[in-house]
Amino acid sequence: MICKKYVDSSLSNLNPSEIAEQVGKYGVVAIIGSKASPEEFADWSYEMGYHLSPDVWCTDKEHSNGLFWRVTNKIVDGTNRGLKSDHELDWHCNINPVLDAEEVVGLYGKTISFDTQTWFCNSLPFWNTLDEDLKDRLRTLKVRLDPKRKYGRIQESGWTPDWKNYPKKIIDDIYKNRQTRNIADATNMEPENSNLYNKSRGIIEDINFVPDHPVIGKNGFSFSPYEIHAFLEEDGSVCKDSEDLYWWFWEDWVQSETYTYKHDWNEGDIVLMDQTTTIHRRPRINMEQPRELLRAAMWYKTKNRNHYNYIF
Ligand SMILES: O=C(O)CCC(=O)C(=O)O
Ligand SMILES: [Fe+2]
Repeated sequence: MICKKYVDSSLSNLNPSEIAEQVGKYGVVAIIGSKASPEEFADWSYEMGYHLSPDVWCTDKEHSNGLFWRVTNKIVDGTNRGLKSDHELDWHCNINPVLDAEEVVGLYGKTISFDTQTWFCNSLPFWNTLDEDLKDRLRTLKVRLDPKRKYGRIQESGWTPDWKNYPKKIIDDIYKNRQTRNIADATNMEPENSNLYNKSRGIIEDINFVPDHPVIGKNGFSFSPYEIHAFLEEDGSVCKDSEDLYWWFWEDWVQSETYTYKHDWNEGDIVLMDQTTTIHRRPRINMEQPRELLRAAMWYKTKNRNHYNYIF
């Protein structure tokens, strides 16, 4: 399944803990026409996962206690537009480059005034087509990411945010946000569970290609195409077939579009996606008319997890 869909279901009929399990199991869950208000989505999200306020220039204060990022082309603080206000946004996952950060992101359609989509490419249905020997090999591989742009990437995107022309306030806030993503500090972490978790390791370069997912174990993969320098063997050497592997995943997984769900936004829609096993992309948006998504980032709760170790 590329996306588990609920159509015209009221959010109050969807158990947040069961939906969390499904986000792990299916990668992407869309709640289409939820009719939930932002406040209802905020309350429901607190039940679904652990949260830490983003505490940035575009934190939403109107509908929640600082839970949401405002993803919008509107001015949010008198000066700056919201998060990811640029026209286009190519394939990425939000957990990069701090891979111990929030594992799930939920997007809620707040203001939709023109036709607009977000695309979600899901590794789980592709993984299910692979034979067991290949899965076993992939479970041994690592990927070298290039967050500091030191090594060179196999492929560069033309469609990334124009960071060098971003206002300092935005850069500083994103940097500060990255320093503070400790699951144990989540505002709704149960005090008796906080000592189960490790501290965030900050920016990470070498990761397991197949993460040890807290809900589904070592299944699915993390392939953020514009961040990858190389595939590595277990001992850290570059795989002989590193580039072949890369282009195979690129063509057969991403470019084939067989594993991509394209969501057409309407106000009140909610899409929840796992950041460790899926990537997403937004085609060009209209900059003249308002568009706003409210975005909640969260960790799976203790009761939904099979382990408390690092995932990558
Ligand atoms: O604006 C969109 O459709 C997607 C935004 C996005 O990638 C995000 O909030 O992480
Ligand atoms: Fe994103």
